[in-house]
Amino acid sequence: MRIGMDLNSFILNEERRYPSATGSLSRALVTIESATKVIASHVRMAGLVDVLGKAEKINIQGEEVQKLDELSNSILIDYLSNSGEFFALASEELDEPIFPEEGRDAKYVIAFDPLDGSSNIDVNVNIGTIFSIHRRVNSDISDFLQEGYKQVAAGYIIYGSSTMFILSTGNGVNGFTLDPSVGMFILSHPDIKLPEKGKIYSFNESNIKKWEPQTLVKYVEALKEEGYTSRYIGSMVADVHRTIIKGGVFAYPADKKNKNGKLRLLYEASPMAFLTVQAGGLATAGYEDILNIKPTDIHQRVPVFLGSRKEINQLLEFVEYG
Ligand code: P6P
Repeated sequence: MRIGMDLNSFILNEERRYPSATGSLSRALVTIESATKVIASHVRMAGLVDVLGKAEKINIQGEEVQKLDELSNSILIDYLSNSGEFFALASEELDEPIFPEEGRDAKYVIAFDPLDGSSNIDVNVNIGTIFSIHRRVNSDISDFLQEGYKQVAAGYIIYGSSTMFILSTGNGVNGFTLDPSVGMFILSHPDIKLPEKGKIYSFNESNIKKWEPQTLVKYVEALKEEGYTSRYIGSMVADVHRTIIKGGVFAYPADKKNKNGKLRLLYEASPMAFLTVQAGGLATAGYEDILNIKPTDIHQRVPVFLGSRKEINQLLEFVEYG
């Protein structure tokens, strides 16, 4: 592995670590890479071709303009289905999973949020694609209901000041930055490790009176006493990316209204927990490690607390669940 290596070479290098590998996971990851490059190009142009949160508009090519999150979803479904590498696809945008004809003999299933944080598109705040890959086991919807520790790969693509692809296949976490001049993701952040302790907490404090358990209020007060600063942008990919790079804690607790929190287990909490843990951090729902939770529904929500070991272990002293 060397700085400057492109993502495709990195993926093929990783495959060589497994002599029995058939190349299916490599092809699966390269497909995701291609799809997200296309999404990145639309995100970049969003303000110009007026895809900002509007639908049913006709653009200059005379095509109906889709909302960016719907467009991202169709791009991913098209690429992932045609790759033949996925038996089933579950998306934040779809009530039910899709079982593509081309993937009838495939080894993997994938859950994804095509464009998380899309409510921020109109104000040009970083948004992202999140994905989680599991092995096909039973050839039915239960293949999505596997614990997060069984993920084969997880990652996110953050569309920000630069476009970055953050990936783990279970051997640590690596970050790749898109070089638009060659259209390739280049290894820029090898072997990402979360600092043991950070200086930032990332909660939506407007919900503080609703949080459950309310002992979380004391936890945040303790962090303030220790001199932590608050950073919260309301786009999970951006808030988690900052936490993985700089350390600290990101959280979306349960509250009186959302008994299980707001974030989805399969394609938000679980992949982000996988990456956090692979980078040396911790990720809990408060009552259980996120990676040990056995899903019961593909769109189920869970409370999320993830980040540096110090902040998460400290949090667990404040939240007695069960
Ligand atoms: P709130 C964005 O809508 C999202 O799904 C996540 O990306 C983000 O972390 C969260 O919701 C923000 O929610 O209630 O703080 O605006």
